[in-house]
Amino acid sequence: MRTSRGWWLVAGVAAGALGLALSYAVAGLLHVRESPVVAVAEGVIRLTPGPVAEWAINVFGAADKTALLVGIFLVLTVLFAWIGRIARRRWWLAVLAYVALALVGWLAVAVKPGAVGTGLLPLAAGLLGWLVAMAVLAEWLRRWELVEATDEPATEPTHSRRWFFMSVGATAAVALGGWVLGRFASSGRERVEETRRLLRLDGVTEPSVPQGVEVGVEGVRPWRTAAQDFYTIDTAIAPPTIEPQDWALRIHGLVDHELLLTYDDLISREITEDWITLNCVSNPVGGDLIGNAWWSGVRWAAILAEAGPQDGADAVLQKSEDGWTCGTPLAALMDDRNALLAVAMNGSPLPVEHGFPVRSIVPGLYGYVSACKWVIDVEVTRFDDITAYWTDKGWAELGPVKMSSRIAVPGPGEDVKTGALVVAGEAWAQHTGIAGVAVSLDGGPWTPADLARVPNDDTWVQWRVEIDVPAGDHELRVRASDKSGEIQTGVVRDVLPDGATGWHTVSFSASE
Ligand SMILES: Nc1nc2c(c(=O)[nH]1)N[C@H]1C(S)=C(S)[C@@H](COP(=O)(O)O)O[C@H]1N2
Ligand SMILES: [Mo]
Repeated sequence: MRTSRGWWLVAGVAAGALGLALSYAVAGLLHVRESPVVAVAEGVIRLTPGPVAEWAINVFGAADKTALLVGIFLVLTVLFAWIGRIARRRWWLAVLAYVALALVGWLAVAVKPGAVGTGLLPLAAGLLGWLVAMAVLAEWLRRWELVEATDEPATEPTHSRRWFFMSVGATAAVALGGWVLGRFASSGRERVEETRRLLRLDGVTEPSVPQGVEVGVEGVRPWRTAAQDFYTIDTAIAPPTIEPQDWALRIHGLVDHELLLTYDDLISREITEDWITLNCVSNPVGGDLIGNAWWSGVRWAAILAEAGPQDGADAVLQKSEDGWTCGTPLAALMDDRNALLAVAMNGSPLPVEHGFPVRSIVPGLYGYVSACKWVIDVEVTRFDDITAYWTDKGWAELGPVKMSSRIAVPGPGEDVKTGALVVAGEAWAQHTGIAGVAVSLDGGPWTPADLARVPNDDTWVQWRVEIDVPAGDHELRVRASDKSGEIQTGVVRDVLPDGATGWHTVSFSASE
């Protein structure tokens, strides 16, 4: 390759590799569970038809996954080279092609259950890195080409050529650096995931879903939320990765005895397990920031009793490893409810995103005042003396869960058959318990629904009712009542400052 032409391919590969490495590094730094390439590989595996997969396993044996990754890298190399080549004449097309590649990577990450928004950052970094590298390399190649075109065997070509080679070298070096950084950064997460997988916790069980809790209507959310489908809310860009052996919980403040508990100290105590529904104060009426799981942990009441709260204390300021704080009413942690320092969710150690190794779960309180993930510090105190992360931003000091209900079926805008229609959904009033649910069609009378069973008052309840719908457009409302005799209010309020209210309403139509 004496002329510049062929070097566009090399420029494309170098810039492409740099983009890829940067996205890998950022993914690692953010502890994103999966780098885009691995996600693509898993996507390919998922989409591969059975016979093809069998063929691949026959040919490559146990190395089939490695072969797949190598294959993906080869395809990427060819694509990067091709993108470099088209960058010579049509920049916009090269940019488009690289964006398209990034989109494939993003899609692969985004379709994974439990994917979080931060999955986009690695790709943005990769795209930016590619753009800068490609622009620099293209600049030197263009100059080189220009000089070639003038046909003068002067010193100029050597000059721009040398700069080009140096830029290729620099690009490769940055790519290599990014890759090393990515490996290094993701190893912490990988180690903790490994620890999690190997962890066996005495007293932690995995129960089957209790009999009768589901109404069996398709479209209603599973009564038990799988960990990977459980909503995730936190302010951490990257979830903290804490090895249990490095974890300790300090309990101090207005207590008779300060405590410092290691992980082993904690799990050597009696483990309590229960079904508890957790929801977010930011959940709009009918929204999905809610999940129900089997939590295992040590009761807050037991730990606090050991510490001995002093007179005048009414709050517990919880602090997480990443600095987030919440203030929880001391009474809710000391009464008979199963407020837990939880170590497991659905029978397995907490997922990293959900607070591994230890988080708090308090039935009946919104997450923002109670459910501190990665909790490391507990100060027994007074509400008058503290503020916390969300109360500083205008949210209410106390966050008891508001009774709510949701129509899952029919879905909004659905077209159904006239006549008998099965309507179903969920309702919750944690720690008070749902007493009834009723629906109203087009502002008509309230029709009571059948409630499914629940093991306690701390979980959501599925409900189901059959109504008769004539042809036309309809509006269906739902409201619940709780065991204290309260009826869910129809007054519409936004989530700020202490949770949304109003009746969930679904518009649908019916035809013959
Ligand atoms: N460390 C930490 N814990 C936290 C939060 C947070 O931002 N940081 N968010 C809280 C909020 S607002 C909610 S609703 C729950 C959500 O818990 P999940 O992500 O396990 O569903 O966690 C709570 N615990
Ligand atoms: Mo929340």
